[in-house]
Formats: sequence, C-alpha cells, structure tokens
Amino acid sequence: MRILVLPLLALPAVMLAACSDQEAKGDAVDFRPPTNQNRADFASTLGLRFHAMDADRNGTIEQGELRANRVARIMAMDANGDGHVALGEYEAAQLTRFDAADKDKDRVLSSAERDAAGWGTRNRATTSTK
Ligand SMILES: [Ca+2]
Ligand SMILES: [Ca+2]
Repeated sequence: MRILVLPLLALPAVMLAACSDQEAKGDAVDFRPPTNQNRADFASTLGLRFHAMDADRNGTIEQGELRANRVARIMAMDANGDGHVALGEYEAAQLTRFDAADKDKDRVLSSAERDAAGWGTRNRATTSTK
C-alpha cells in the first residue's frame, strides 16, 4: 500500500515545488495545480484516512478523537446515531459527498468541482496529514 500511496502524495509536492518561484513573487498566491481525482482512487484512500483518525484503534471514530474543526463534519456521518462513526458510515458519507460534488457525473472530481463544492483545499489538507 505504501508503494501505491507515496507517489500520489509526492506528485502534488513536486508540482508545488515547480510553482514555488512564481508563488514567492506573490503572482499566484491562490494558485493550486489542477488535479483530477477519480472515484475509485478516492474510495481507496478512505480506509487509511479513517484509521488515521481512530486514535484508540477500536474500529470506530469518536468525537474525542477528532480535531475541533472536524467534529461537526465527521460526527454528522454517524448514520445510526450511536455516537460512533463506523468505517461503513464514514465510507458511505464520503462517497455521497464525492457524488454530490461530481456535477457532471463522470466519476472524476476536477479541481473546479472540488472548489465549487468548497472542499478542495480541505480534502488535500486531510490527505496530507499522517
Ligand atoms: Ca476510536
Ligand atoms: Ca454509528
């Protein structure tokens, strides 16, 4: 898994490094390299992201395991209201979120679609944390 994930994480860093000169001059402070994310790739990251949040490794996410800025968004995924977000609940909510953002229904999220949905930056930040 590490072999598959690292190039995906490294590519944006390489692209950002290539743009850093331009950013340093302040010409493109908000510039982010355009990227497309297909649904299967997105789905394949969900388990890792879920387990990264499950600090006590009990297989579910509880409110106390979340950073303050994530509590409302993640705990809203608790579909059965038991106070825990199970992997299945997390995956279902995230794929619903992906599909809602995928306006042209091609199962690929463009940067424009992520930005329009208001979660492009947040999604990249989530992916790049441990
Ligand atoms: Ca937990
Ligand atoms: Ca639950």
